[in-house]
Amino acid sequence: MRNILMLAASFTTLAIVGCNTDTDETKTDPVVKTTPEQKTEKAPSDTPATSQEAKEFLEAAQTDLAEIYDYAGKVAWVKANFVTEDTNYLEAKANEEFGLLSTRLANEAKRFNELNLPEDMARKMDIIKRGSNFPAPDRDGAAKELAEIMTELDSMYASGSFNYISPDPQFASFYEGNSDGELNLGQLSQIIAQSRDPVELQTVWEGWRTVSPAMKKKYADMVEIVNEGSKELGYADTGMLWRAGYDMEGEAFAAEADRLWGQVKPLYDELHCYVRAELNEEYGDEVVPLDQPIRADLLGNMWGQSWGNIYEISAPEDGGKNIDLTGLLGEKEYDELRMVKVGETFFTSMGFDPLPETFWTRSLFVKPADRIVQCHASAWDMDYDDYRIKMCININAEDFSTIHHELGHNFYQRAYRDQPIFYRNGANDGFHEAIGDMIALSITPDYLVEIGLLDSADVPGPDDDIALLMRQALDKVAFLPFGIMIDQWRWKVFSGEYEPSEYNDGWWELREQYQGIRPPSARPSSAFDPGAKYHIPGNTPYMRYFLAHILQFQFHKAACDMAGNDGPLHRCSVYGNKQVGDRFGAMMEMGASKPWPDALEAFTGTRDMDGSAVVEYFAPLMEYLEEENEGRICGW
Ligand code: X8Z
Ligand code: ZN
Repeated sequence: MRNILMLAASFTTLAIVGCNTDTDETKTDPVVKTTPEQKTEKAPSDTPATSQEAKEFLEAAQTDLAEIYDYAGKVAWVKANFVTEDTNYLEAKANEEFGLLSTRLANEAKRFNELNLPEDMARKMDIIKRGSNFPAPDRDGAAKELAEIMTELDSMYASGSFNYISPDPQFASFYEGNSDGELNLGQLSQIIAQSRDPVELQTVWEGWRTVSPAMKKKYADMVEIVNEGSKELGYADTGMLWRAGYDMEGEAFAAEADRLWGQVKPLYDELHCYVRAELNEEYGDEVVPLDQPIRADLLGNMWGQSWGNIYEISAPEDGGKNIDLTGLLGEKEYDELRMVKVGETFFTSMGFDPLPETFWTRSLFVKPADRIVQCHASAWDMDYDDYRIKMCININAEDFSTIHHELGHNFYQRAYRDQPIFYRNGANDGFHEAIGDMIALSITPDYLVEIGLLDSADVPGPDDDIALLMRQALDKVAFLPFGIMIDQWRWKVFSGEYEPSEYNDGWWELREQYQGIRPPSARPSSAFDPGAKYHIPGNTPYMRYFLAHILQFQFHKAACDMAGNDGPLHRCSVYGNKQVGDRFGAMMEMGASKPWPDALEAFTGTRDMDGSAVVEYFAPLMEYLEEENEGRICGW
């Protein structure tokens, strides 16, 4: 996924976002094969540019980009599905070509700086001039070196493993046909999710982080190269380049992210205080001292980014019963394909067309036993109406939700497929990450009854609201500080505030500051813990997920208002609502053709991202947490 992801990631706005991929185009903007003279080329810099030339430049750029997206996208797909030296080689080569093209176009576009272009052309020029998120400098060998490093980092992550033999019989299946005990990330993550032995948790947590020290030097080299490329594009560093991708000044965007975090932080602080106290009851004062940040290995997730797996430790004692969706999927004998089909049905119930047949024949849903694949879930936009997901699905609640997330990318890609290539992207990258998550917020108990997963007699009643909200908050609220801190770290790396020797300490400084968590023991000086989180070696910007965790609630509230919902937001499902589907689809069809506030307004009626829907959704839980935390000393 790196590639396309990286493609995606790298093409900034051009290609796509995070876990979806790049695009190309064939039908409505037929790709007319260019003759060599038509190709975008450097024009003599002393010739005054004309609007006609600008128009021709954009047309040629569109053709060149479509061609490389098509080719590099397919190479990236093969590599992500089959990680070997050979596919690494091919991917690096394709991405080098992309890097060269992107840099050339960005430089050539400067020629039209002085022209007063119509708004639409100016927007396209701006997109081209931002180059990619990982821009190659315009000097011999740089694009090649950059592409090789990026491919290698991604593959190092994909093939990471740790040797560990768990004495716990619940993990016995990991060792069937694997007597050496080499565990992959999926298996290690399962131990982190299910084990309640702090020694085992620490071993596995530290074990996964042995994959990343070898990435550090390469990562530092990459930072230097992309910073050089960003400077050439006119940005002080790569962080500035990324922040410039939000239809506002980079500094204003950083302030905007802080403002949104400020809206939801009080909720996180209460959740943190409550969860720490519950963990203290489970593990005692020595493992969970009440005045310290929480040990990161105890939170049920390899990165401590969402805490739903420790629900039973944090379950409110008198807060009612929750739904065990993982158990229900098992009872009803769901398999991977059925989970995806049910996800698709949610979208079609709202009026979206079913996915094309090729989605089902080309996607990857099950981790292959015999080769290395990049298992981090992703959604791909390969060709006109060729969408795929690549995901090593486990039959559980978390992956049921992630399937909706990925399908959200695919339905968005399909909705904007008729836009010019520059606009085949999210209104901003947070929108792309929020579409499927917004749909997944409609997976309510009543919805589960409707699709036959839950018996109507087992629907939790109003007395169970706190339990339902707690389960949701452990994932969604716990995520917020993680979502914002990752790129705070990267921004500081790109700006030089964190030198390579400070990478790891800086990481933990921010983990503590934002999340109030700490490593289980002092980290060795060789550690490169950021590299143990996919999006760092996978080179996917992360602020998008923070924004998505705000936007999805904003979308959900707008959708529920549209549907005439008068109950609490967490009980509202827009399953089957075609009116909401139409309005949502209209926003999605816009792609990146207009500044994101226009797209937001089209669906929600407001032009600002706003955390107040998160606050409203969790208001009853907030009240509960404040009561529970009374008399406790919160903070760290
Ligand atoms: O990377 C993803 C998606 C693919 S875009 C599975 N997510 C982030 C993560 O896993 O860290 C979704 C939520 C946050
Ligand atoms: Zn995503």
